[in-house]
Amino acid sequence: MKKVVVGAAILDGDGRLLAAQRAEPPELAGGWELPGGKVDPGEDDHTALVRECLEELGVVVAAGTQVGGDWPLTGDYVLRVWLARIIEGEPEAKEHLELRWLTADELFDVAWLPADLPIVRAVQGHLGGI
Ligand code: DCM
Repeated sequence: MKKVVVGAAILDGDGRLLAAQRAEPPELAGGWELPGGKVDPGEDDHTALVRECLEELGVVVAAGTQVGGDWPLTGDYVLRVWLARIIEGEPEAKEHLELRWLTADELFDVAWLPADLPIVRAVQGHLGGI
């Protein structure tokens, strides 16, 4: 079975996307990603997405449309991403170095992780809403 990492392309309804700067591991630290993480054994993707956003950002999200399908990651992992909105809480960097809300003009001002870059390009057309 495929090993799955889920990610949230969190939009603020004002045309901005939430980017999160990784703190670890050393080879990824400083790079920017869509928040998310590994799906636990027996867990479904949606539950993992909500759990990871709560753990990493302290917010409850509602997931909308999936962005593409299985995006390649290193090893046996694939990354699945959904557009999402915050329905409770204000995002805080609980596990990341920093968070940024990026406008359409700023979307590529951060050093996205290689796996995330094509996904952010795919999200570009959806900044208006989900
Ligand atoms: N990952 C990624 N982009 C994301 C989320 C995760 O490239 N938006 C990668 C980084 C790790 C792996 O997936 O190698 C597992 O992520 P985590 O350590 O956050 O569970």
